[in-house]
Amino acid sequence: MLTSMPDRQALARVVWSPVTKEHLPGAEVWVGVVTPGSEVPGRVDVIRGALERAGHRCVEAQPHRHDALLAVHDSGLVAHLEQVHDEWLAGEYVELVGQDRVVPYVFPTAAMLGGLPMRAAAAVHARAGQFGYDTMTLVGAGTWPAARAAVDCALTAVDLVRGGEPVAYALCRPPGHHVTRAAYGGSCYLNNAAVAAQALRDAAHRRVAVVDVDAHHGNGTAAIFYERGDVAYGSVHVDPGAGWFPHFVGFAEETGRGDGEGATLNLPLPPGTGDEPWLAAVDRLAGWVSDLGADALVVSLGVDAAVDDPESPLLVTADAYHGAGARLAALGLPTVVVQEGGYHLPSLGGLVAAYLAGHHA
Ligand code: SP5
Ligand code: ZN
Repeated sequence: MLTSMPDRQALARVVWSPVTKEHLPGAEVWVGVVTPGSEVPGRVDVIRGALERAGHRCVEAQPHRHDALLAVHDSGLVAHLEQVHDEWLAGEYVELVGQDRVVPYVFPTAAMLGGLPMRAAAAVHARAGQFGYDTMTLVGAGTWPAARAAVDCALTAVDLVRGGEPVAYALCRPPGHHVTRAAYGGSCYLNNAAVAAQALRDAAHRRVAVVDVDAHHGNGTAAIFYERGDVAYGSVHVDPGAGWFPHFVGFAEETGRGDGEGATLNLPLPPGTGDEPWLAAVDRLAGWVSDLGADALVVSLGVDAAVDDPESPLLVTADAYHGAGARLAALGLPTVVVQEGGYHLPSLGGLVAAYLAGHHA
């Protein structure tokens, strides 16, 4: 019914790509056990469906140059992701062990090397552990095209905001915030939000803030910008110190280093945290962004903090996501919203729609 539609001002541009559905994770290997992958292509359909029903206009992503990737990622990681699945198929793993996806098994950590120089591994199944840091993030035939298309979604949203849209939403899949300069993991392959933040910097914004409301700390984005003052990173997430991914980083003590000192803000919350303290943390992040004098905003919009999400113990409702959208919109900054996690298909679309509705309320 026309009268129930929000007015034109209240609508966001939504950028998506059908290619993002080509990534089929198949499985996640967790503590040695093969479980069904949770980051599934159906996520794209339920989010797009809900946003179309809310009246937002969906446009397809435009292809963008490779350079934008290399501005935040190591060229070795990018080349690895582009080529490794073909090499895996050539390596007869399908015939030998029945595995058609790239799964690492040994990781050349600093402690393993113990100061010895690291050589490039000859075996594809070993090289997989140089660039992939966990066993949950498998690479299949459609992974590279999908990850690349997700970056194009983010960059097309940047173009829209540069063209005068106050906010654009990128339906990125697979998500990205766990990818560091040179390593992928956490169901992520390329860091869409980091690419968007760097593109905004390159397009003349002086100081870009990334605000990450995914249930998990965005260790990749945090690491990429940790020593930079021109891109700030603030996050509210479940406390890694309480036993949650990414486990090793994401603590309140991490505030940035060198030129980036003071440009990182982590707000970890205990498992079981609900709307009120979560929104208070979003408020703190908004105030911090305002104090920093940022002139553009990237929101890493994970909706896995939701009460019914299977991947996190936070208890946030759609009302609070609406409130988060309103609080971040009140900053009045050109804003690129990038999809991160969120895995409960029945509520996923409504949560994203609630955030965008709040952004325009
Ligand atoms: C983008 C994002 O939200 N990534 C989440 C990465 C955290 N995954 C931790 C998985 C822990 C084990 N999950 C077992 C469920 C198997 N389906
Ligand atoms: Zn997450």
